[in-house]
Amino acid sequence: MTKKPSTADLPLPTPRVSTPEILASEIIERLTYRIGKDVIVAKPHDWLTATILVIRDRIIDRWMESTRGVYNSGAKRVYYLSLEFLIGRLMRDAMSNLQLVDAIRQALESLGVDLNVIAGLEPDAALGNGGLGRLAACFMESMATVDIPAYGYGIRYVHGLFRQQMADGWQVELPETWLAHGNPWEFERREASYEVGFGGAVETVNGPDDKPRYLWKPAERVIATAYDTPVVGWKAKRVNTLRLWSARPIDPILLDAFNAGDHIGALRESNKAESLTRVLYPADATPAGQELRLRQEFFFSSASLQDILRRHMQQYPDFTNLPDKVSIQLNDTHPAISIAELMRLLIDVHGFDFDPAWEITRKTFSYTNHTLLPEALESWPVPLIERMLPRHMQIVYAINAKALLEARKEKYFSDNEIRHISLIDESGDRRVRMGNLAFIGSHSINGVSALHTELMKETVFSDLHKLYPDRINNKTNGITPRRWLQQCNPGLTGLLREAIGDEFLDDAEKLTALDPFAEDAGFREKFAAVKRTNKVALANLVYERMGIRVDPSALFDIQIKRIHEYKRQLLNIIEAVALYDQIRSHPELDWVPRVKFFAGKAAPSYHNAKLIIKLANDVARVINNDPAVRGLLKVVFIPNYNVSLAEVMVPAADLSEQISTAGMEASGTGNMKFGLNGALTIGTLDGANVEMREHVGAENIIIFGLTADEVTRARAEGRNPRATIEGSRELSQALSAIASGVFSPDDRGRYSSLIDGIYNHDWFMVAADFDSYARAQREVDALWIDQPTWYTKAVLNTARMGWFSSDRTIRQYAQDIWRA
Ligand code: B1H
Repeated sequence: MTKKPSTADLPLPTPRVSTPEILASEIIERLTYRIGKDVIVAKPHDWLTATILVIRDRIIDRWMESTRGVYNSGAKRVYYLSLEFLIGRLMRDAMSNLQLVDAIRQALESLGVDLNVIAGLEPDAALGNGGLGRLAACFMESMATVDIPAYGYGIRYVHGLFRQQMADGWQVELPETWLAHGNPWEFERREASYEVGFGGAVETVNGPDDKPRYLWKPAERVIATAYDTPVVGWKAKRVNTLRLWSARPIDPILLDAFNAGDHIGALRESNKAESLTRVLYPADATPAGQELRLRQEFFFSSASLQDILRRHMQQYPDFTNLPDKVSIQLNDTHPAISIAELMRLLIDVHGFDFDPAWEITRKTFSYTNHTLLPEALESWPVPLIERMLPRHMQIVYAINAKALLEARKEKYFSDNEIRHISLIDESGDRRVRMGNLAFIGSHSINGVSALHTELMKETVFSDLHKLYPDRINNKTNGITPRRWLQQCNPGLTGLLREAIGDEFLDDAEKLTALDPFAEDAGFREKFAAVKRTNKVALANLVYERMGIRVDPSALFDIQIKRIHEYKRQLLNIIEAVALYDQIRSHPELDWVPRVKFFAGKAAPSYHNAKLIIKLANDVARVINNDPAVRGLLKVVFIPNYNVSLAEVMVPAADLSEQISTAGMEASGTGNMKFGLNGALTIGTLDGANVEMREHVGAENIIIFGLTADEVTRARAEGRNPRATIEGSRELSQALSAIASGVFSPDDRGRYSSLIDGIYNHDWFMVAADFDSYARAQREVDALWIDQPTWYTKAVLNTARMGWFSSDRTIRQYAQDIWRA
């Protein structure tokens, strides 16, 4: 009998060679044999697919090496569980990290194909709402870059975040179809399929030693099938896997029903299963009130855990060493039901007792909190969980009993404290608090900026923090400098390489070498020239998409993010109205020409956010068409904000608007992208802005407004916004103009409720911060007029933002939380 060779001995394919000639011939080969098209009839999409397939082969070589490497070394694996991965396009990222951009460009050129044209056809994978999903995507890239064996787990939504269209200035949501032309990046893994159950009942049976065992008999089951996308790190040191689950029915068709003539009923189960992974829940910080959402959360949690345990069992004899070999990071509470699911699998399927299972679980999980907004803190009605996940409800009660007993008997907590740490919220209809479950079931709970982490300790988790004082820690967010500098801003990247060499490409913190160049007039001019080119590109995009002309020599002032009252797009718009009044009243003054850009999506059910979009468009129409403005101010709302649009807007910004009500934005990451690309920030002391000020220096950032403490105090005291408004002529005039219908002659009352909110309670401190904001904006104007000083500050922003690389963030997670 021949000896089975050990896996380490089995051959890997010979790595591909990547000269332009070979690449060109491979592209032709893929076009012919994989897509089945003759070169003479190939459409741009065919060229795109063929090119991706050629790039993909280069990734696969490294992918297999990486996967074998962990297996052979027995290294710890990190699992990042997230309901969102806002990846955007992958081709440029992959080419750039493989350092193949020039070779591919030449290969395509030799075939008469323009790389930029086909790259622009790749759809955005928009499997996320905003910052939380984009952070997950940056982390995946950084984990590959800093060589951490990691898997991302999520859902393969057929429809990602909706496409936003404007109809008469109103947001309209249309389905987004990123899979319409197929997805050449992914590999379907039919063999990696798991059953996930819902509903049914729990049966008690007698186990060994006469101990009762609990068996969950789900009433409904679906199959989760894996789709893998390779994620390449910088210089392709390592390739990790993003594994997304798709739901399939167990019986694709009920043949009996079909044959009996019930053609619709025969497919009912099938449709129900497939609807599970059909759409991304289109919310950002609004309560996910839908049963379908809970189903999605459990579906992907259960499939991921079964997969993680299977992989562990392939390599190790049992689960006692799970925490040494596996770290599971929960991206917010959306996957928090995983904690109960791991307990169930360990106890019911693998025969563990409760206490050892609990110890393994807590050591394996860690949880990142991304928001303090009460409406975004997930909780589910007890009856819903009882019905959909009866065994998990039992486990939640058991976990709760353990924690509450500890609090009562060992720490002598008061009734009030006990109420706050309980997994069950009993203040109204009984609900399961997912944040408390995630906290109690994890050994580490982290916030995403220093301020946010401190506020977490003082507010939502104050009592849990008292019970477990060593669990909360901070990991300030970061962004990948590959996508957010090298790829989106090749002009600046080239200039930086000329100035300081290539080290910053491997280590963004080396950008500090640029510091002295801030004083070099020649360098500043080149820096300004790059900015100008990027502004021309944005101006062209705006003209092509919207038919609006903007002047690239004006100050480009940009606010792009989800539309939310706490992010205060409204403050920015009101300031535009006030400025509009000033420009018309004082034509004799030297106004700085400015274009205010907005982009972002509103949750479909968020009425005020949608009204704010309409207001931006109404204000834009009036200001842009008023000859008295003489083109000094323009307002542009670019529809359908997504990652690819951000990649054009971020490099083109002079001024970055980060103006949330202090204490409300957990971190922000757009702020970091802009700073890295040489924009100055106008912002509040909120989220990561606080740390940005520390890094770039207070003189290089424009800070205004109330601090988080002051906001808390103002809210507690219930200050009177009306008095504030009446004390500010500019503000009261702008508000009355909006409220009285100057910008909405077709419906004069359209904005009265929005403006009433400011008069009546001003929860988001728009009135309270207005004067300070307007003053800061005039400071910006004064700075802009002094271009050398402006660019000194802009250069220093780029030079000092390297710390906000997600490589740094990931290293901190690896060191402090995952110990990987
Ligand atoms: C963030 C969310 C979020 N925080 C609920 N919370 C969602 C909440 O679909 N839902 O139900 C979706 C997303 N997103 C953001 O996370 C913060 O607002 C940002 O400040 C932060 O930078 C980002 C990443 O940490």
